[in-house]
Amino acid sequence: PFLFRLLTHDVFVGGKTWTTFIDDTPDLFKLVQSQNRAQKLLGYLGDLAVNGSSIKGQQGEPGLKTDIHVPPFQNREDPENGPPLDASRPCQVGWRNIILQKGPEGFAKAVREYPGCLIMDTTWRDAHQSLLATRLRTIDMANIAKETSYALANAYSIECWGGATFDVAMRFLYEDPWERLRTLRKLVPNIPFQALVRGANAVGYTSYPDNAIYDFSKKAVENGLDIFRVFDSLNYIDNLKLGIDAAKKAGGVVEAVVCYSGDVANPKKSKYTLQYYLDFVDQLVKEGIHVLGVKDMAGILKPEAAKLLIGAIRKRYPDLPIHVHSHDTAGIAAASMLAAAEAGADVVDVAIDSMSGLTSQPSMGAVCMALEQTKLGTGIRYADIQSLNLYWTQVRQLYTCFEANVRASDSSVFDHEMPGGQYTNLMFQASQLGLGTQWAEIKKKYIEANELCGDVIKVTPSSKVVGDFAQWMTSNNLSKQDVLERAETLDFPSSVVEFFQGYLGQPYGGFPEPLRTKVIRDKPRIDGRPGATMKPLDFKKIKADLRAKFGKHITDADVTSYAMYPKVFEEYQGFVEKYGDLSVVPTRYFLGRPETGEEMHISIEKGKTLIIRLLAIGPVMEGKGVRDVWFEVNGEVRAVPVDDKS
Ligand code: 3PY
Ligand code: ZN
Repeated sequence: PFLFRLLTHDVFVGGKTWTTFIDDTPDLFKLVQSQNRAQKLLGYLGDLAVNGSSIKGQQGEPGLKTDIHVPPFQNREDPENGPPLDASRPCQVGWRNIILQKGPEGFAKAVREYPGCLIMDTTWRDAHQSLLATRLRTIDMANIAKETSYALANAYSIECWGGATFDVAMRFLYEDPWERLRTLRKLVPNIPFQALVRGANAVGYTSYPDNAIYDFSKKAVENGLDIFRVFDSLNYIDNLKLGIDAAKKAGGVVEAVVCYSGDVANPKKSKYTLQYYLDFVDQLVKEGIHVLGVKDMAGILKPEAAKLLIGAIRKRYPDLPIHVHSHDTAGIAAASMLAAAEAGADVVDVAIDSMSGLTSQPSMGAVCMALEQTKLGTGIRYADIQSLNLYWTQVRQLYTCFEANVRASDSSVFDHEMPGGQYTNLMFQASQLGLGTQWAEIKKKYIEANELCGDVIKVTPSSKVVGDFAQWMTSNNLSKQDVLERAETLDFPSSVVEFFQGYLGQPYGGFPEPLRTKVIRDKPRIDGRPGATMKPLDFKKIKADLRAKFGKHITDADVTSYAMYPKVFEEYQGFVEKYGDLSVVPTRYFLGRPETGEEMHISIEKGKTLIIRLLAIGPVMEGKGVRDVWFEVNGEVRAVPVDDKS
């Protein structure tokens, strides 16, 4: 039909040249583009039909093969209780307006003055990072975003960005993380958006030159981010100072974080004491932060410890908003959040019920309803939580193919202190390496590896160092004693060597010697902030190079993606060139093999929905290893050649 339209187009028939005709006739160009897009999409669906999903980490098919229903939300009879729900447009009332009108300081003041306890919903970031290997796709958040803007209108924030999502979006989901932020922003203009940023490591696993951190933070705000939860994986203040300054210069709300390790209520745990935390908070406060985050990434902050720690910080800093984060790995997080709220925390973290518990955050319904019975109500309605939860119950089913095999609580986390996101990840990797039966052994080695590192704070990327160390000790059958005795001759994992070199920063209490020297041998050693000695990036040059390689569509945000993950970005671009933007494809068709005859509705752009049916998979063509896959697209039959990888 394209050729037919072209040939019969009256201008063309009138004798215009090919090139000017194409240039002057944008309608036709659009048609070419959307036909190209459709053809690329068929390439992806054809590959899925022949070879099954190639998304890394996926085991089997999605657990749901039907449409997902957005449940009805209760009407607001009493306008006093919140804005009436009109799902045709996003809610306009919420805490973000205070940031926009009064700036980060005004926001911090209002949060502190709020009589109840607010929540942050982690469903769009940490919950799926901890339960589903970070594989949640934009489309599944976007499809409930408008309703969420009403249901969570009184939330302090939605955590929807940062952490591992930036990397995974590009590397495994072939999505643009910036586009995710922009898409969700449009649908939720009223609730602050929060990201987890790893200080001088931004959203990566390594140190970057300073200008990369400033650039990243600026772009994040420009694309819709409000609150930066800035941490450093060693609580190393010099790294943090950079992240804090970058977030502040970008105009964001700075929620600087103290990462929690040990047990302040246990006198036997003598490294990370209450005094350690108070001194650390003093250093953060000196940097002019807006909010203090207490980040219990492993879920080891027990209620009594929460009471002690939050109580002591509250007493020292009556005006400083405190936001507490935990994981439910041991099964204690809801109790700890209630204790934290009672001791003076202004915000606690929860995830929607069906995405909560285990290595994720505690359940929104449980925490909100428990607080409701005290003077610390969250302003989130029970009925809304139920409706949101009905949606997320379905979505969780869709992603069963990424579920780790974690079925129950595990209080051994009090010993090994693995962060929630890493627990499931390491468990999965252990099974991939054939060490699945030795999961208990890995946990034991993780404790020993941590001791060898000097009992460090463990959170990305320092947790990766300890995890790599533990896996390596397990597969080489080495005890802590073996490592100490043979350190000069052992071939350590590169992340461990780099940690000892000082590439992540300086751990509290310093590096253990003589192990450090034995591990790094004659390699360089960094005794200050790693980024301080790195050469600034030349963004103009990167942009020019990327445009030369991939074309004019490369944006400044793409340059930032490249700065964070050069190789991942290039592979992602290559994938998009081949298959187009697949973020629009509903998850069950993105991950699951299409059935013959099944009708797929895929909206490739506003107002343009393709109705696609898989008709048949042809035989392998002799000598080529290729099959033709036949589809019907909006009533028209098309074939795509697909490599049969079997
Ligand atoms: C991350 O850095 O991604 C984390 O979630 C740390 O808890
Ligand atoms: Zn977390």
